Amino acid sequence: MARSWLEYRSPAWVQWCPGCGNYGILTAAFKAFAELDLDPAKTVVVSGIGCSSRIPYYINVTGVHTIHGRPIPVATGIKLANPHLTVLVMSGDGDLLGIGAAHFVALGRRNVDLTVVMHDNAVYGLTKGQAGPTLPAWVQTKALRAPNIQDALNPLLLAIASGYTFVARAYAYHVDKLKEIMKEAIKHRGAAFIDVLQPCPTYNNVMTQQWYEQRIYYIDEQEPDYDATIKSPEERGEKTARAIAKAMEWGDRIPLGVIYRDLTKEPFDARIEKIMPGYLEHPPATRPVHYEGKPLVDPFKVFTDRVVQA
Ligand SMILES: Cc1ncc(C[n+]2csc(CCOP(=O)(O)OP(=O)(O)O)c2C)c(N)n1
Ligand code: SF4
Ligand SMILES: [Mg+2]
Repeated sequence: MARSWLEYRSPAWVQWCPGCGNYGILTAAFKAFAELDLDPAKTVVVSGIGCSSRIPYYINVTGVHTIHGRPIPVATGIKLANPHLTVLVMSGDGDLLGIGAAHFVALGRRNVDLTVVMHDNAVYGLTKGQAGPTLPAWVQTKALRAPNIQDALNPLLLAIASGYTFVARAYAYHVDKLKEIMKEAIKHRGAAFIDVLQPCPTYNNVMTQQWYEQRIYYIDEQEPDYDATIKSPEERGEKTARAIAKAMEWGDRIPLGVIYRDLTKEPFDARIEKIMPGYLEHPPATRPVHYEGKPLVDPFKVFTDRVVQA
C-alpha cells in the first residue's frame, strides 16, 4: 500500500513566518513523495543555508543541511556514491544562483540525475531581505534603501544553457500543480530544475501573492499544443529555441509548467558506467570495505605507496 503523506512529516517545529510560500513547497513535497511512494530510507533532501534551507528538518527522509551555496556538490557526491538513491536539492535563489552559481552550472553540464527545487523569493530571506539574484532591476523592496541596480538572472535560461534536461517553473501556493511538476522532475532521469516562485510576505513586499496571481498562467492550459519534450537530436534546435522564448516571457505574463525536457542526453551515471564498467551494479556505497574483519584497502599502504621519495 502506498504511504500516506503524513509519514513524510517530521515532528520538528516549522519555523517559517506565517504565510511564507515555503509551506506550499513543503506540502507539495510531502504529497509528491507519497504519490511516488518514495522509500524514506532511500530518499535524500539536501539544502544549503537560508530560510528555505531549513526544509530537510521538516521532511522525514534523510536530510543534509550543508553550507551556503554547496548543496549541489554534496548532493552530487551522495548520488554518485549510490546512484540508486532519490536525491533532491531544495534551496534558495541566493544559495543556488548567488554563491552557488558555479555548482548550478556544473550540474547541468554533467546531467546528474538530481532534482533541484529552487525556492525563489528573489530575496535573501534569512539575512533580512537583501536583493537576491532573481530580483528585477529597479525594484525596491522594503529592506532596500535604494532600488536594486543589478539586472535579474533568468534561472530557466541559465538551466537550459547549462545542460539541464528538465526545466520547469511552478508557484508555491498552487500546491497540487507544484506536486505534479515535482513528480515529473523526480521521475526524470537527468538533471531536473524547478524554479518555484515563492512569495516572502516578510521581506518581498513587491512580488506578493497578488502580484504573482495577476501574472501567472499555465502553459498546458493556454497552449495545449506546447510540446516541451525533445525525443530525438534532430528536434533539439527547434524545441530549444521555443523553450528559450518561453523562458524569456516575464512581466505581465509569467508562464508556469514544464518548458523543456530533453530525453536524448545520457545521465552522468550512465557516462561513468561507460568508463567504469560495473559501476551501476556495484557503486562505491555498496562495495565491501573489509573482509573477515580486515580492511580490503590498507589506507596507510595506499598513502605510503604514493609518497614520493626524496
Ligand atoms: C559563506 C556564507 N556567506 C554568507 C552567508 C550568509 N547568508 C546566510 S543565508 C544567505 C542568503 C539566503 O538567501 P536564499 O538562499 O535566497 O534563501 P532564503 O533565506 O531566501 O530562503 C546568506 C547570504 C553564509 N551563511 N555563508
Ligand atoms: S523571511 Fe520570508 S522566506 Fe523567510 S520564513 Fe519569513 S516569509 Fe519565509
Ligand atoms: Mg531567497
